[in-house]
Amino acid sequence: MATERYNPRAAEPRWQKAWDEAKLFETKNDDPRPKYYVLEMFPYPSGRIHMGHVRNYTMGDVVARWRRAMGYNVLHPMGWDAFGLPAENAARDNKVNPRDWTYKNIETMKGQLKTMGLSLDWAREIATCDPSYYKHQQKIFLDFWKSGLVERKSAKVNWDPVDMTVLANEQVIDGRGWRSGAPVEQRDLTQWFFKITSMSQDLLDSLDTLDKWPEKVRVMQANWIGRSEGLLVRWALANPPAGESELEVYTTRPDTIFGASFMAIAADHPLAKKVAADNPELAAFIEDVRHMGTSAATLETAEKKGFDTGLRVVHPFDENWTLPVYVANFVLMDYGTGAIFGCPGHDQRDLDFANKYGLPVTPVVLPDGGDAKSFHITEEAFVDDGAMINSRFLDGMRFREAFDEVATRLSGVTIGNRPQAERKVQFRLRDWLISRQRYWGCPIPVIHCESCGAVPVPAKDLPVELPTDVTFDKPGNPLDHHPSWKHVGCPQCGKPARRDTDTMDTFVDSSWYFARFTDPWNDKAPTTLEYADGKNGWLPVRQYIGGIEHAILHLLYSRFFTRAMQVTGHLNEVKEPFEGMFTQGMVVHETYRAGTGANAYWVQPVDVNIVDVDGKRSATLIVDGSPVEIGAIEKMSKSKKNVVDPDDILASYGADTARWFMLSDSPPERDVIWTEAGVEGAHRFVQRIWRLVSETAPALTGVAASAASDGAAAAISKAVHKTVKAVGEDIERLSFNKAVARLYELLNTIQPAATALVDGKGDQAGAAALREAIEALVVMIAPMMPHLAEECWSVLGGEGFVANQPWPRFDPALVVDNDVVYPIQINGKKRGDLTIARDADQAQVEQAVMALDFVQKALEGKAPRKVIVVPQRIVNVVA
Ligand code: ANZ
Ligand code: ZN
Repeated sequence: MATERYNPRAAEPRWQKAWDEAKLFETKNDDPRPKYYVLEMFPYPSGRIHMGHVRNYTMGDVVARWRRAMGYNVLHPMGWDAFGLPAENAARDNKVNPRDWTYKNIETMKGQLKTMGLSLDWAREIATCDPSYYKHQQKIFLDFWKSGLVERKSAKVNWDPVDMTVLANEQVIDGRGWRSGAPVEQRDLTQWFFKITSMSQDLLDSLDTLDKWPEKVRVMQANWIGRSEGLLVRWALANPPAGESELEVYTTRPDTIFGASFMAIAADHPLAKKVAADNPELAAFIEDVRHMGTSAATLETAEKKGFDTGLRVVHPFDENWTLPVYVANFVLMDYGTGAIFGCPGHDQRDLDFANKYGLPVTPVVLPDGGDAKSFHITEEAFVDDGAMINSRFLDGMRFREAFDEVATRLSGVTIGNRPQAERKVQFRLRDWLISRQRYWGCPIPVIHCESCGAVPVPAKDLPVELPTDVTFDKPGNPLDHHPSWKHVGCPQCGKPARRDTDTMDTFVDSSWYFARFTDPWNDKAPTTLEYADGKNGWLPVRQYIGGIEHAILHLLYSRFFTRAMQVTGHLNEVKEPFEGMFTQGMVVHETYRAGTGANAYWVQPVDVNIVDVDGKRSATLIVDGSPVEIGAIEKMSKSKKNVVDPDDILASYGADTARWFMLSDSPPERDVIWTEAGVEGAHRFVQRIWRLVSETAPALTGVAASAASDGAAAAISKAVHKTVKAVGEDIERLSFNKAVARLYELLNTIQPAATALVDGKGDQAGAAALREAIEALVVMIAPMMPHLAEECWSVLGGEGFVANQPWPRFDPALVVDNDVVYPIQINGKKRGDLTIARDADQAQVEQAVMALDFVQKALEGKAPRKVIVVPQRIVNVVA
């Protein structure tokens, strides 16, 4: 019987509507079943979803649907990371209101996500730009402040003098503003900080508890926190300027102190400023360094430059040894003490610097097996472990011993009433600067009064709402320009005062949204403790899924917020927000180029026609047949035009095909190559399932599902039960591609029996086994291809939605393998295999081996000298 092809264009919207109407995915906080919270990183409403979103949200949806089938009360919400610079840029460039632009994008993208058939609880939707969200964020800010987790202090910013705005480090390109191209200046501004460094040690230590996070993410976080154990060493100045006597450095390598050849201080070091006061050349050099930008990356890659201050210090272990003090561009003021001793032999930056300025290079650590007399360092510093040389009383020691020796000796002497050295633990992590001089962000709820200082906005006055009537025609912060918004009375003394016109870094918005989802309806407080975490609460998120680009900042800030919200009583006890973390790979695609030489240009996949002749692929432009060069496979990007619009795929193949392909082709942590052929393959599978189920369904009417224990049907039952077990395990481990492969296999196993049954050649036991198999198949594909599964379920006469069906149970007796395969060796060489019942005894195995053709042939009729059976493992026949 021929059935109609499955038509996703008709079926998918029909099921989406049915789920919606049944409120199938709306989650109740008071549902007594065990809770499971799965979350994908919420999107920035840039305009349209891209393939990366499709992959990310498909994975999360499989987890959500599978956990529901496993009997959990699943929370799977969605929202919008809706504040940020692109909205402001759109406002400036296209004269649209940032709010309108954002909400329009949200509407479009929400529609797109809906066509993907995601099982999301839209009743909990939040947008961070909504006052009903940021009102609570302002409360959190004030509570953090009260608890000592917020600080106002001066910090350097990158200032664009033309755009009159502060730039993020990433917006400074080669020392110039990314939009204006003007040379960037360093300015001091008083700004708000979250004191994340107060939790450095705990944020580091707790990484050890995150055993469901990728190792690489934990390593990245640990490096970012950057704990090091070192020594503060105070060096006496030989020729101090007035009011100074010593230079304090931070070092993690005091063992190399006899290899020191110069001192280097940051351009902003007080000593540098002091000397520059009557040294215009130095002042000019310092000004130069300021223009470089503040990011560590810039400092790392920029050419090393220095300026000799003329000051000299005395070596702590030799009063006759003095060293020059340079101002150097690679020393940061806000790390350690902003001053170092340079040891060119064992630090590459110091070596580059020494070579440039002709400073001595003395090796003091000898590689194991090296020869002290002939060991020289010229271009490459030796940074590994070894034995001390040229180091007087340290000679022969290893790192640890030399470190301790220097620490002990120098802590015992005093300089200016203090010990000359002190042990010090240092973190690379800085406090989190959250002030942004921007419009489209959460207003900082503070009022500045000349008499009272910085005053919190009273809770009853929250939210401090963004004004809507702002203009973007002038450079600078629109909130600052607004004629009236900032002028208010002081909440304490009533005198005229002004609002803080800064808004919060958008990373603040995403640092607690996962907590808000647990009760987004609470308009009194950011969270409802009962539902947030603890005994009946949702947190931690059991599985969080997102891109590796957020592996550091977003995850670290969220971890800080979770701890801080506990301090302020917005959470009960949870410390780590994300129990399981998964970072998915990218979606990549071939690139195409038309034209030649200087006129070559990238073209989109949709504009290219590809032909494959005997495996040799060539491409032409669809419009005019001109040749196209097929280039490397790369991350989908607008610049290379190698993007496929999810809308096109959803419209032509349907959501299930897109979802299935996203899951099938490669392990989820790796990149997936999007190909037309791959999508077509996925679509054929959709049609095959539909054909099998819809053609077999009539023959299965009235048949009760049941496993077969013997006869031909037993093989099917066994295959099904094994697949049920394995697919569940695969999904639990997020090995979606393996689950997909098993489902392909199962379909192949079922197919012949189904065809036979339809042809009238089946029996009753076979039909019962087949019904069980097909029902299980349909329930198992449901997390991945939810619409097709519903369609199949209904043609089978199933009750309700397949989305509500429990995951099939497997019979443990059917999943054990009763056979064992022995490799058979003859005189130590493998000649073949024997498949035999697992519980066969030694004699039975031996007998079966002797009966094998290839064994008899090898023995040429003679009796073997010996047969060695290693139970369950191997058999060796000695001829
Ligand atoms: C002498 C030395 C000899 C160093 C040697 C290294 C190798 P971590 O591990 O990251 O903490 N340093 C200290 N403060 C600095 C600053 N403000 N800007 C630039 N560099 C700074 O690194 C600590 C090491 O980085 C310190 O140890 C110091 O150089 C440098 F063979 O001191 B070392
Ligand atoms: Zn006041």
